Amino acid sequence: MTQVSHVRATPTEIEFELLGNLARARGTTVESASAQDLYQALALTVRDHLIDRYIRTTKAHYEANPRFVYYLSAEYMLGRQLGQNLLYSGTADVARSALEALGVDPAEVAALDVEPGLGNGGLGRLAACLLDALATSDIPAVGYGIRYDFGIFKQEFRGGAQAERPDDWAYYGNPWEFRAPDDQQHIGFYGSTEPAGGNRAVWTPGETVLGEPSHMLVPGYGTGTVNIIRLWRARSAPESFDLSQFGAGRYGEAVEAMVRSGTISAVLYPDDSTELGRELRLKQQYFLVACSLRDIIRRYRLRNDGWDAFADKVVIQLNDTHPVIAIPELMRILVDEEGLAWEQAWSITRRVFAYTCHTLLPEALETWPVGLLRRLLPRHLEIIYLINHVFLQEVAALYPGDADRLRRLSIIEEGGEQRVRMAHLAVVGSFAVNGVAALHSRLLTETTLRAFAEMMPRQFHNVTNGISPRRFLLVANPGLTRLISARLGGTDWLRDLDRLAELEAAAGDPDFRARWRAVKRRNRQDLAAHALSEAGVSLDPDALCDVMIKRFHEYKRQLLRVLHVIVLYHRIKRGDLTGVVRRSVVFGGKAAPGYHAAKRVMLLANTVAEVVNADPDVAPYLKVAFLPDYNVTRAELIIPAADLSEQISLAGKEASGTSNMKLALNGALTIGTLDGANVEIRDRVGADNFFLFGMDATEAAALRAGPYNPRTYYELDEELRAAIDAVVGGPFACEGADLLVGELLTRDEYLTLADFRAYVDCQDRVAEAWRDQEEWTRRSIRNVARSGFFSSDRTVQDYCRDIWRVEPVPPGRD
Ligand code: 26Q
Repeated sequence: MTQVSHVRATPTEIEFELLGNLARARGTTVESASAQDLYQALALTVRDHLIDRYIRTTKAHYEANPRFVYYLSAEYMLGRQLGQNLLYSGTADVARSALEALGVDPAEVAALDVEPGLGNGGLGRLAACLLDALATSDIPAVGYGIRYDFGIFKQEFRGGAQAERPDDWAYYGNPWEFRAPDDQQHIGFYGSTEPAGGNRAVWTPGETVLGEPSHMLVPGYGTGTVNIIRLWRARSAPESFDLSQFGAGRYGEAVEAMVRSGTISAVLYPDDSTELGRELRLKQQYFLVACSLRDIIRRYRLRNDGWDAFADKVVIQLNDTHPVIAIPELMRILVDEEGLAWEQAWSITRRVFAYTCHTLLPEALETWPVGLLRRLLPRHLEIIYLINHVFLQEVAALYPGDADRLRRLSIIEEGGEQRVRMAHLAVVGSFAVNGVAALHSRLLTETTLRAFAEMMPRQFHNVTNGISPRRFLLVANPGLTRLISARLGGTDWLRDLDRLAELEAAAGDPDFRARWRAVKRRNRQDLAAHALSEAGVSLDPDALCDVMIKRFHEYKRQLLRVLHVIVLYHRIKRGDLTGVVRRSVVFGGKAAPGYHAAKRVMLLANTVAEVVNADPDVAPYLKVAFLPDYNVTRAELIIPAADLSEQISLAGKEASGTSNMKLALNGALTIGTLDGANVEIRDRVGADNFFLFGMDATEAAALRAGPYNPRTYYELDEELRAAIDAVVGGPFACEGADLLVGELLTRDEYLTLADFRAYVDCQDRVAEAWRDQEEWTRRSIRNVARSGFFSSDRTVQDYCRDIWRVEPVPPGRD
């Protein structure tokens, strides 16, 4: 395995440490240890090798008293820790030898490492990639989140339909976390407020919950820095429940309330528009924010006095609107608890927060009913009203007589039940707002947040997302990593991804191309083994590996992909091999449990897979594998095998996408629309390496605005008609297919039919290109050579320069 150079431990030392941990932490010996015992002991041993660096980092931070980045996110998709920490601590090879010397199979032990799935998808994985890059760049940073007892549900297919099972990820204990009960916080909810003169008030909560942090280590790669992520877990605060006050009849209720207060961090909400407005979700958000802000203030006070330096030492990045209640919470602390004047508190608050927006879809913008806030967080609602009042006065002064503008900008949505618009609160309470790809940031200022961008243009930024090359190359694709390292001389490129440009010349080297192809083939073989055991599909390792991995959402248009598969099926069946090469069509992704339209597409994909895979006429050319329970671990298996990356959302809907970057960096060429970060990928890799099709965002918006009749496409395009007909009464009929087709032919919200022909023709060009393997390999290599920009190290540099204004604090190496 490739690893950092400064390793000190020998296999014998590791063996000694491992046996020690086995005895002390598990009370057993290697002869009688279970696989779980061995795993836990190994994890502790590896963890120990990062502790010195962590302590040195803490010391360096204490001495430098630097400005810190605090990343607030309701979600983190960290991925498995063992493999990463072995590589980052430089103990991978010695640990392997030590285990083998003890007669233990390293793979068997490693298989017990559980991924903490504390997020839904892109936003949560982005948080993990940014933390990885922050540590690698020696930036003083702490990530704050929630330690959900149950992470994102586990996905199974029953009769092709998604079934959800709970994810009890920490059942056997999580060896990577350190509990820190000393740093617990008491957090209030409900209750009432009393005016206390001026803008101050006293809030008497009706219920108190305890927040207990644990932290996990976030090591940098090739540096001494080890930062942390702090995750809060709720516990009931028994002292706040005076059970003696309750008569026998209400004792039970009081106990129930006490127990319930400890369940705030029980489960991650799956991203689900039907679940919007749930009280427990708001409780989670405030719980995260209240615990984290207190912890940030505690840390600030270790080296600083008063509030004058607070905004110089602290920047808090809000990962979407989920933690935005932090803005009124900081105001409450400063005004009510610390006695600062409103204006002074507001000036501090507005210099501390920055907000990242991850969507363009108006329906995805969070709002909370005023009534719910009044009950759960009465003081925060008062503060929000006051913030809005002052803000609207500024607006009125800038745009006299423009009532419509006041309505558009207001933090409070009127009309029917009043609601608080969290994105508006975020913009008003922050010094910077950013989108996550160039197109997204532009569209934000032109559409979703236009009135704000007109009023405060300098506050708006773009920071294009990036991904960790350590996680998605070093950990996920050791074969390609070794090949690249051999060519570039060492592994330094993993910290400086622009150096991939040096591979450009290698595209012309037939020997290098052969090795490149061999690595990709090997990875396809590994994927085929998984597809066989997990989905019962046998994939041909020489077939074009055509991958679509992302949450199931209508705007992402998995349905378009399925329609193309049906087209290929029909062509093969009638002996027309236009656009046909041997292909493995791979799907991965979960749907929100209540998102029925997405689940219908999923069932159709599984139905198509079943028919296609069972047909002996079709089998030599086409296989469809829907791999269940897509997560970071599965991603690490699928991505290295991919040849073609499907990025086919309706233009103007996908904020950025990040699987597009992961796949591009692993040598897949993209077929896609000009949406999100696809635009920048194409700009960099070149039009030759990007199979572009379909409407752009402007064309799509124009078509949506006018009268649109999807049925015309159905009537005029024979292949499309055949594909759709095969879904209603034909071989691919399945439950809900009628609803799905009905929607497609009458509304087609995401313009699937309008882009169908362009997509199918573009896939024919892909097939044509694949036939020339030497040329495809050249393109694959160049594609990687030109993708260095998409490292999360570059993303972090952009944030540091444009928004955070923080400097590295290198702790010195061990
Ligand atoms: C909302 C309400 C109730 C429960 C859950 C939620 C919820 C949870 C998660 C809403 C949204 C999310 C996650 C959104 C997300 O992952 N967005 C993606 O962020 C990526 C990183 O910036 C982008 O690349 C994707 O384009 C964007 O879709």
